[in-house]
Amino acid sequence: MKAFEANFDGLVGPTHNYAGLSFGNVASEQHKAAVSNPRLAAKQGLEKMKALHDMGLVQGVLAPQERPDIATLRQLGFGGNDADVLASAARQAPRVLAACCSASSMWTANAATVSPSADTADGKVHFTPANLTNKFHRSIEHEVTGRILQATFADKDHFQHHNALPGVEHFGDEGAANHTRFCAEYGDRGVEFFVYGRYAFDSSKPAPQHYPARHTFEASEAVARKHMLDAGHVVYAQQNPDVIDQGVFHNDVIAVGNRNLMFCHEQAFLNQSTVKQQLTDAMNGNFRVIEVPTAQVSVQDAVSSYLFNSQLLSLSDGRTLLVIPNECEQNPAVWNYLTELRDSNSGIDELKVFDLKQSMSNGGGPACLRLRVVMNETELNAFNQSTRMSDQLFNTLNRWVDKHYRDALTEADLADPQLLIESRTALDELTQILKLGSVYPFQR
Ligand code: SUG
Repeated sequence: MKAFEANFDGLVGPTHNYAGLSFGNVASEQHKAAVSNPRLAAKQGLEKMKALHDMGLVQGVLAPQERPDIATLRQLGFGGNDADVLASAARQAPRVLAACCSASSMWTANAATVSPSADTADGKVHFTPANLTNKFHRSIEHEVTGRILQATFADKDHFQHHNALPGVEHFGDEGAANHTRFCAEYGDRGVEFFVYGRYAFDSSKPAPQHYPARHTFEASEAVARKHMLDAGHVVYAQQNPDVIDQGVFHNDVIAVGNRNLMFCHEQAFLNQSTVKQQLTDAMNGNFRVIEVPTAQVSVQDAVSSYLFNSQLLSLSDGRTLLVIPNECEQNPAVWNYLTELRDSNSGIDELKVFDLKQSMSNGGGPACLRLRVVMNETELNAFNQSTRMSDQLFNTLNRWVDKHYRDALTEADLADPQLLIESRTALDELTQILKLGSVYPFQR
């Protein structure tokens, strides 16, 4: 059956801020304590969604999390009424409070791993929310993420939802940021490519020395088992530990794929030539790689411009589009490379540049902001249509942002009880707009 790739972007939540929470993510560390603009962040994200929708692509939206996360703060011993919880957390443990206020669920590439029905033994689309164990502020996302995914893909005849893997470092799982599906046509059985940073149960294997490898081989294997994938159609690869140490905290910072094309840096993987051969074999020879040499784009330029955190998209007229952040245009080495690539019949025909500065300053580019869900025509009709981008939804969400979001936020604002009220009011309205039901702790 004909199938389509839908992109579900995370709507930026009302508490978007820069708290420097992600050791190993250079942008997050660099922007610690900068003043954020939640309203602009949400609008920059919506602009990208609308533009892709206007190009005829299937675009969806995933709701953000409830933040500040009062339930987690209570679990950590802060008591009294909600304002007391915020005040005592701000006084006794401001870094914990900041972690409980992050809008990090906007980066839905980390929401889950998704396997399309053409790849799974039971013919359903499988979802496993990522446990994100390596960072506390992200490890508190998966339960509500699971509920949002179930409310978005509710039809049990077509969608199979799993719990996250056990919440320990051994099974650290960062979701689709480390997972790519290759195929000829979207509806064909594909090859699922799982990338990890280290082995949890084998210390003889290489691992980064400076920054954490968030995702383990054992987690990748577990997700492939849960999704009932055929072993002959799965390829595993280890990230190059040296590039993790240079700020490549997810594979989607150094590689992106679509259909039978992989666009990556020459230093992306350990034993890269073997990895390419395994993918070529699994794809029965129908596989192409555009490998960017260090001599043209250094790893440092790739990390600062987010060249590979791009969306590689097939347009309805058969052309291939690369969606990039405007940091790529501002980097001469990257921009020269990209324009030459576009003009040389390489298979990437068009470049589209977006201003995503608010998200980029926390290490989130175009590809971080989206979760890909390949669906056939039946499944496309079966997901929650109120979450599908349209001209009307775009206008409604812009008005909703204007009504509820602040245009400046600092760490000191996170303890403001009014921010909690604003955030809950906004999210309560959003669940009605998107017809999600009660997904948030404050609604239960
Ligand atoms: O997990 N940044 C996110 C960025 C995630 C990007 N996602 C992908 N590459 N797919 C992270 O490091 C920063 C939050 C702060 O510092 O305030 C943060 O969580």
